[in-house]
Amino acid sequence: MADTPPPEMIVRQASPANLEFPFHTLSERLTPPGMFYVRSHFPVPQLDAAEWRLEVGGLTEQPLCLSLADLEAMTPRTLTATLECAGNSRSFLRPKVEGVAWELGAVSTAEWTGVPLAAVLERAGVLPGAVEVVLCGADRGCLEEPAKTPGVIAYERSLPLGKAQNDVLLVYAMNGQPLTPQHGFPVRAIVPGWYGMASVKWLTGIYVTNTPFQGFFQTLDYSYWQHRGPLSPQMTPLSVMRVKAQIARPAPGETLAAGQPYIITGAAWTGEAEITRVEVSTDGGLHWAEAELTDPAESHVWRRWRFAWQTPSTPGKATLLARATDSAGCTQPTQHAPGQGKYMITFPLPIAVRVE
Ligand SMILES: Nc1nc2c(c(=O)[nH]1)N[C@H]1C(S)=C(S)[C@@H](COP(=O)(O)O)O[C@H]1N2
Ligand SMILES: [Mo]
Repeated sequence: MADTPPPEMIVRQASPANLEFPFHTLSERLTPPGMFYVRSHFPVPQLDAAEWRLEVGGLTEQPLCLSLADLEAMTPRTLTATLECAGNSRSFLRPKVEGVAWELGAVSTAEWTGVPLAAVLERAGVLPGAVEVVLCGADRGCLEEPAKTPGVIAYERSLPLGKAQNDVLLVYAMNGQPLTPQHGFPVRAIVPGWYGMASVKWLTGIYVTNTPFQGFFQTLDYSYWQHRGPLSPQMTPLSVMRVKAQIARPAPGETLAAGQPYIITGAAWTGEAEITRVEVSTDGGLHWAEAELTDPAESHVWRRWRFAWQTPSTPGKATLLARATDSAGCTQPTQHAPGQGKYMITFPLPIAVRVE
């Protein structure tokens, strides 16, 4: 069953579907139904809710085999979380890099309902010596790019035990509706504050391990060179989202009337902290002024913001930038660190507009 995307969605890849939310349409805090971005590496697996089972095993006292009814019988939790693909804004990188050419819309926000992964792990009984929890998707295939997979593999990703036992949810509903096939029906993980690749869709397996997982999407893909101590950089799996603000309006390339008031709008988000400040520059980064935050601060959820601008009275070009700071004191870097490759693109993105 293929969901037909709303016509406004930007198709970055038709099959498997990789669909971008048109970020300039941002208006509500929750991304409208059908407009949440889609990032899939393999075709959507056809799963039947009645037959679906979640196997929990590895370093546990007892293996579990849970049905959807078993999960729905557990105490539900609902949380709002923003997901950003680690490759969002990739099209702004110069020189150009490989990978899906996301512009601004590989980021969206939804309300998710499910059960804490911690409760499921508690039932299984995590044994001493456990260090990680591997989440396994039912989708599989092989890739030639950006790196070649060793034949057919499944989408699998691990979490440190501490994060798995903290705020991760196994969700069966998105904005109060059952998950759609593209977003992971019948059950997916939601890992608040982490880049999207951690929130494994079509979840069918959970394995507790005593060694760090070294699978394809953990090492060859969705990793970066991290500088730590005196050694040369080390390959490290992507995890917590970095602080970032994006401009929604005006859209890149938009033409605005000269000498008029214009409200610049956008959103800002971060990983394990809260957004405390957004600044805007309308002169390519020479001067910055504070924007007004229009949403309350909430962990793991973007905060929309606005900035009242008087467009220049003389026609010409203008470059708009936005930059966020969070409660951990982190702010956006001025440039992309080469060690981050095609991921974590958080330098202030230049939005070029024309004033006429
Ligand atoms: N099983 C599975 N889970 C997955 C993926 C995938 O390809 N297969 N893609 C990941 C990536 S890279 C992102 S950004 C998010 C996207 O979730 P969405 O399609 O619901 O927006 O799902 C993650 N979970
Ligand atoms: Mo992603």
